[in-house]
Amino acid sequence: MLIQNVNVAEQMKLGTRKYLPILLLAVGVFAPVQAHPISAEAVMALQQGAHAQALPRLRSKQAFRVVTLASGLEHPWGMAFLPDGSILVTERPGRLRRVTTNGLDPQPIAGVPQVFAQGQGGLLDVALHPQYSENGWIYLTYAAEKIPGSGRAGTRVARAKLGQEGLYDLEVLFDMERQTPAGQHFGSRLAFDKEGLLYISTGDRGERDRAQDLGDHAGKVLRVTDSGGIPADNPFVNQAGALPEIYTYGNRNIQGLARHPETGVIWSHEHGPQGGDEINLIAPGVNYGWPLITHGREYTGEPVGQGRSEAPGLASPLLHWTPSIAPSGMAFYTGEAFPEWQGNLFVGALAGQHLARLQLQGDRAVAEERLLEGAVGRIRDVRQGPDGLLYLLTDAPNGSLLRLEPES
Ligand SMILES: [Ca+2]
Repeated sequence: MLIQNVNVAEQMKLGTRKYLPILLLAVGVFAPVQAHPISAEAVMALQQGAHAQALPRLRSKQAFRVVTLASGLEHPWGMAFLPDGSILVTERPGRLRRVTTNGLDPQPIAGVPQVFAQGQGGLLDVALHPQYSENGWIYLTYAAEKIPGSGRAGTRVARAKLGQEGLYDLEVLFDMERQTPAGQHFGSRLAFDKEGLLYISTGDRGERDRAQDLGDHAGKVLRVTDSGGIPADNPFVNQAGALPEIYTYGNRNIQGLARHPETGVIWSHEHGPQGGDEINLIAPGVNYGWPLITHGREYTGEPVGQGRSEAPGLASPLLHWTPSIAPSGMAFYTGEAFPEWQGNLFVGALAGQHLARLQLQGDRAVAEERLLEGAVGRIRDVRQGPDGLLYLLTDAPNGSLLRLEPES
């Protein structure tokens, strides 16, 4: 334990040393280098003791209605808004669907790669390249077998273009190296930062110690270029035995990633065991603690490990939900349609069956509302559409794409 903490401190020191030439260059032009949206030190300080107790509850004055845009979706998981006004929706069993103003296209999009559709595995998130209108790249994250038919899978990321006949030019950008038969904890969400780098979340695959192993992609946030390359300033690129895609570690199972609209920092949420669901700001090289520290407990009610919720060198969460809500999907709201909600962070809840609305002050959550409690079921994803409205996916064998609209 202590040895691991020392390692973290050493890694951070090494990191500073590594960036020294860049910092010196920066001094020469009197402009700081902003390769990372936030530093590890800033996140460690910000999140330390940020969440001593449950947040006070809010109640919106805003009235709204829920409109069903599509139903009959089988465990819909992720969505992306195309420039033509249609919406791409993934279905976990391995289909990519399109919803237009006429409703759900009856035919799934052709050319979707084979997925490992077992347990929590299958087709997961979908995201458009930040310059999609110029290059047409669509990114998918999914559970897949590196060796087809092996019964062993991991999280994979691919990109493809969409034409009249379906997806084409498919390229696999990332494959989790260690593959196992487990059906749980694949993650996985995608988010791009302002530099156009791609962040990929994974899960610990149900083997918690993998989250602390820098030689393993499980239980991490990974950071790659838009074509799957390794950014030179990734925190562990020069560390022997560490995988170069790794950006953060000690993450249990992240199913929410979103870029803050002003700071550009990538925020995440992850599932705890029983309790201890977390929100974290993502910074290079940070160890978010799983399974060494957690606010959750084993499903038996026993403490996890030594039962600690904090330890030196490990980031405490910005916020935790205990008991669990089972968070999935997140979006910062910046639209005009709901003025009262501007600047709020929305999080879907599966087990909690609600839409969490978090009021922020700077980088802290200060109050919470639970919208739609029990009204629409398990919420898998939440996004803001280009029209400034909020879109939800419900997780069910007969799931729906829903839109929240203000009611005047
Ligand atoms: Ca944690």
